Amino acid sequence: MLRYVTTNAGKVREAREYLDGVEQLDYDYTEVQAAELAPIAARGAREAYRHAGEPVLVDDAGLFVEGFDGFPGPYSAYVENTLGVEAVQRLVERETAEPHRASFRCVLAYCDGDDFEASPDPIDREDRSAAAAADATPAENDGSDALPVKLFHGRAPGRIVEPRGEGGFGYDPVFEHDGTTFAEMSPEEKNAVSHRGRAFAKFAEWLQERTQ
Ligand code: ITT
Repeated sequence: MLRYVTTNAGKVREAREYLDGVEQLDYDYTEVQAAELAPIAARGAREAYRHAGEPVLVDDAGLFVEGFDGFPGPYSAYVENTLGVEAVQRLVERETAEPHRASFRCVLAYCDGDDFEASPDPIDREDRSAAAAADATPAENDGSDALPVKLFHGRAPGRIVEPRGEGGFGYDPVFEHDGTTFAEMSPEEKNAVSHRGRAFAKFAEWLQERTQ
């Protein structure tokens, strides 16, 4: 059984469209500090796979504000929890130029203990020696850090606006795509254009081929 590893109920609601027969695993994997989402998701998928012993899918996402050189990016959860999304919107309004461009990005990381065939989607094959050096305890240095992880990327362009809409979660009320905030969209409408929807569409197609 495939497990969608997340503590975020909003992600689960959206992902249902793509996850028939998939269960949520509410597991808080270690989020390593990195400037990119992919290594965070890949490390998380390895850790979650070791924890669950079953195929896992980790979803790491973030809001990248152009005028802030991509900040908060991988720090989006921390910034949401400390400042809040409305403070981020006010900061963007005050400190960056119109049209306050930003993008949402999502990286899905899949790990089932097997290797993957080459395809357009990248595979993270972490350097075993680097992984061993980074790990705190010898128990973790059993080679499983070299597990291949398949990555699927999705991106949605937009801009930061004053909050509108009641739906979605996180930064959705302040993120406008084509004139509509993500919080003003239904989950289906958001999936059709969102970072997560795009990544899931690629993943679902790949998984179907893999399991045929
Ligand atoms: P997990 O790591 O347990 O999956 P999380 O909420 O910590 O849950 P992320 O680190 O991926 O997930 O999320 C980074 C931040 O970006 C967090 O504050 C989310 O609320 C926000 N976020 C992620 N996807 C979003 C989306 O589609 N719309 C609005 N905000 C989103």
